[in-house]
Amino acid sequence: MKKYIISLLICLSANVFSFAQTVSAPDSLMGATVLSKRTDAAMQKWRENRFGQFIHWGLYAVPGGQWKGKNYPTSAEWLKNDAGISAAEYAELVHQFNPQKYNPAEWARIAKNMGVKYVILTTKHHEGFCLWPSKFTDFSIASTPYKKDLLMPFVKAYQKEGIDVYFYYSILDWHNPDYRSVINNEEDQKAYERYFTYVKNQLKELITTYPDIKGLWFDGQWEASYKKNYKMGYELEQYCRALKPGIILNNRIRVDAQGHVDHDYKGRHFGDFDGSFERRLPSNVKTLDFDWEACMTVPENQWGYHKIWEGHVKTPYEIQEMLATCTSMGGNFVLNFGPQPDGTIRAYEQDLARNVGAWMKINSAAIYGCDNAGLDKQDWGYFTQKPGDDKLYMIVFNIPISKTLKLKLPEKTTIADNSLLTDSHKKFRIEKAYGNEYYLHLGDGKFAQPFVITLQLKKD
Ligand code: H79
Repeated sequence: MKKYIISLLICLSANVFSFAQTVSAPDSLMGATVLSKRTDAAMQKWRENRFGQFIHWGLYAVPGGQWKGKNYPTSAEWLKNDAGISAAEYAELVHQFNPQKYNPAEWARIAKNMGVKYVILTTKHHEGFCLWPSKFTDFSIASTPYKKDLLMPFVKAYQKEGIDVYFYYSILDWHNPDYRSVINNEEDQKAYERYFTYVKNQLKELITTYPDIKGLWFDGQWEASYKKNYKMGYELEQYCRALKPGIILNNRIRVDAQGHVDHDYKGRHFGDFDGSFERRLPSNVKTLDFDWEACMTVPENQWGYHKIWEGHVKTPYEIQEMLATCTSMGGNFVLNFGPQPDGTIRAYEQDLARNVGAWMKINSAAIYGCDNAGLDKQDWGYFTQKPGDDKLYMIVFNIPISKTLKLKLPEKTTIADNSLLTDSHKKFRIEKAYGNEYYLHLGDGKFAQPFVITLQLKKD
């Protein structure tokens, strides 16, 4: 027992130490404070998760992108702004939000089946409506016919499926009368300071009422008011870290003294990871020496529920490839869902989740815990590798007409063994080309979907 306590103490102090090492005080321009990858267990888990789910849910699900008979094809969650709806008129939507079919156990089952390891839920988007009965505003679920807290059952259901929960919180707020987009005078400043107190109260409420959440995902930090009050961002960061040591924060929590968002004046990301890849993936790079996450919509640009999806809607193959791309570049991939106003998930999203999940069940060894393999991007797909492992995963998306894949391996290595991930007896003929290049012959194998080949490497 004594031995156990001593090792526990060593463990705890090591964690605190490594954490303290990575989070430092900002410089005079309020630059970034996490200057290298966090090495603590919480961040390591975040990194190994690789695949996450985003959920955008709020009052905007009720109009679903339409207002007074008119369709607004822009993002459904931006409807108040895009249709020019007054705060008073928009607030009437609380009387219509009644998700009688809300069943977070079903949502969590869908998510688990898809293969995600974490979820980010919008607790308050730009519209200002809160999915929990906040003590600090009436503009919440408590004022709707539904009345009941949406968050606690959500956290419990996802946790039960082993999925880490993160809360999204918008700094931008179109409802709170103290919120200001710009600060024009002292009154504005005073109002904005009251709003900032409201933000801190709500975050403390969220962190303490739902202590199991792993982190916060901020948004809406780009307005002039927050840039002018850039010190608030740092205060907020410190405040969250003090309330919950080890908490994971995205980069949108802060701006610097020069008004830079996402990244500081030196190009370093704020928070614990770079979450600025929104609806886009980083361009192909060999390795990024920081943690990052890309979040993606299923249609072109809809986060909240929109009745009509216009334009291109992503297919399971595209999602699988984005996930593989992100993993191969050492980042996380988060796919968004916009539940309907009754609490159900639209059929297309459910189908997509099922299809991606079926693929993950077979191939996830090449995703979870995997990282950039330090190799060039190859024509047939993506290399991934578990850190410290001498096994390489090839996630194959493109088969050439010749059925021959050209591989470029690390210098001075040979392939000791290879097989299909799903069938260790299925080997492929390997032929040396020149230098560290090889041909892998797929032969007459039939591949109905993207697949994974493992390569056991040997140093020459
Ligand atoms: O929650 C989802 C989006 O609603 C939210 N972030 C994701 C995760 C988001 N809102 N806006 N943006 C992302 C992009 C920002 C666009 C802006 Fe602008 C450009 C803000 C200010 C300039 C467009 C033009 C909106 C207002 C003016």
